[in-house]
Amino acid sequence: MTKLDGVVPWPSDLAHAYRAAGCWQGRTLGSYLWEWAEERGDRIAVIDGDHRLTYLDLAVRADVLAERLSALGLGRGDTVLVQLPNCWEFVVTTLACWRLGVVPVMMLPPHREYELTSIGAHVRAGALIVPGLWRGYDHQELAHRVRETLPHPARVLVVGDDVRPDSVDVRAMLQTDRDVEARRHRLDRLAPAPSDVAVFLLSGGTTGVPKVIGRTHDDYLYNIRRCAAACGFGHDTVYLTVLPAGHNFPLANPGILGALYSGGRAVLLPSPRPDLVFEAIEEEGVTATSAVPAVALKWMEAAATSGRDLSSLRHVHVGGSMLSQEVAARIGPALGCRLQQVYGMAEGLICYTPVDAPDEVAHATQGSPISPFDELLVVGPDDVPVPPGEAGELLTRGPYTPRGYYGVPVQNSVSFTPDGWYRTGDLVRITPEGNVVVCGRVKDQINRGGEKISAGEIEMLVQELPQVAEVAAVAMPDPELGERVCVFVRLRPGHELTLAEAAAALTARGLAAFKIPERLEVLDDIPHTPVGKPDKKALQKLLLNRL
Ligand code: OOB
Repeated sequence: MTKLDGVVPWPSDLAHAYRAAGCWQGRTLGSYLWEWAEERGDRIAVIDGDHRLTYLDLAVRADVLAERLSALGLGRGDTVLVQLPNCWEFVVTTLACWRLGVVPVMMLPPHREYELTSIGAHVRAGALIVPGLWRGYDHQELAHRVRETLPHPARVLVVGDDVRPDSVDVRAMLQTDRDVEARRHRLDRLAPAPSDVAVFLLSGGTTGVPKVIGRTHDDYLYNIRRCAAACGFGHDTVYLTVLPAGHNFPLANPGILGALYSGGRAVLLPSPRPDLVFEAIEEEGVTATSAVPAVALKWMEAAATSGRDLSSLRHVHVGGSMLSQEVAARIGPALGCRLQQVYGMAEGLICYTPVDAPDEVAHATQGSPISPFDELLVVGPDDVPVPPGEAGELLTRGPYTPRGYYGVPVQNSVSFTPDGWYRTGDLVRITPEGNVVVCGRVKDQINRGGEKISAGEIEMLVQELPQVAEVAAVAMPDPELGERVCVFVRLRPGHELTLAEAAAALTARGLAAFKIPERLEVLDDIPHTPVGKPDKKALQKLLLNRL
């Protein structure tokens, strides 16, 4: 695919082996749409409030939108930034892109100018698909501001009301459904190749460089199938989506796509608020849902007094950040279901505890890889494997873990070893039974309730402030979210800086709210390591003393 020439392919012998083994089946994500419509036509596929879409509706709507996107000049290998909340249009938009080989880039609703512009420029996005007003914020206006700064032409598509004349109204595009058969055949001819990139997922990252992960149709479908199998998804699955749908976890592990590929249904909620979640579980007969630990904690507190019937719920998938064994043991009893822990990453590798795991596995481990072809290597600081059972950094390769980020060869030489192992930056040990236990992290990142924040990105932006001579961002422990961002700064002589001023400056710079530092410590001197980098271990200690 010439338009996306920064994609790093798997070595051809391995690609061949993954095909021969049946991991990669040579299908595209969009190719299932009409198969489902024919098999399951009037069964419900997607529920969003009062909107209930059957599998047939899904196919018809996705095709209508695909044809309109094509008429706007978008096609195979073009990218579009998708910044939609959890809503049925998100699912239709994603499927429409896949019919054409257009690559959706999964942005999150809290992202602002900074993220949209840097990622939009990096992938040369041909369009931005945004809500109108969302949580009081005007995304249409944001998208136009971003569009003007992009170095290439891009369209703004809006899912919402009050669509400006210079935007494209997606809801109006979704109106007609005449001509279904002819349209279907026209679109079949535009289908991408199974080895094409299907979707760009955002990486948590550690540096200031924007990093996106190109997941191919072959690899993503394999990931979806294996996750669905690990979680026992089937026709009777009713999966509730509460985490932002653009994250790999609720999207495809097994998530929305796992539910659809299994013949079940996906219920979309725009928020993890316990009252809304419990109401949805009762009303829709939800059988599975997923949460980060911070969200699971809120549900546990609220469940006892919810007054709702949660008996349909069989499994809750919890992952994305550290979960203590003690909390893990309480989740199932509190929600009346089984806990499945998941350790995963947008870069690929997914581990799950089995549906019927004994408590000591489900509570104390993050499970084992979903594929027998996943390779795991635990190494010391010298990249030499540690003795079995000891903790070290996890390196991984496999049929759904791509060999590089898109278009950043220099960064790839740091994040991947020469023989293609992805450096997770996570400290793990592997039990004799083969289960992964996450023990910590060596990467320079802050995990705020499951949202990953690159320390390097925050430092780069804080360094731009005129008051700041030197900065280091570290994780501040937090009982609710696990971690929050704290920045240590050394100021230029004669300058002052408060947390509120720093936060206002970063907000004005267009940084997403969840990344804004929540504590600022001014030091006369920032301690350094022997190589002259800020000594984050010393800073972490200092912070703990001050808290
Ligand atoms: C998920 O994906 P990402 O890409 O947002 O973040 C990946 C990182 C991992 O490298 C690790 O540092 C952390 O999130 N993480 C966990 C964890 N699961 C992920 N840390 C401790 N315990 C866990 N169980 O977060 C993600 C993607 C798919 C499924 C689940 C989570």
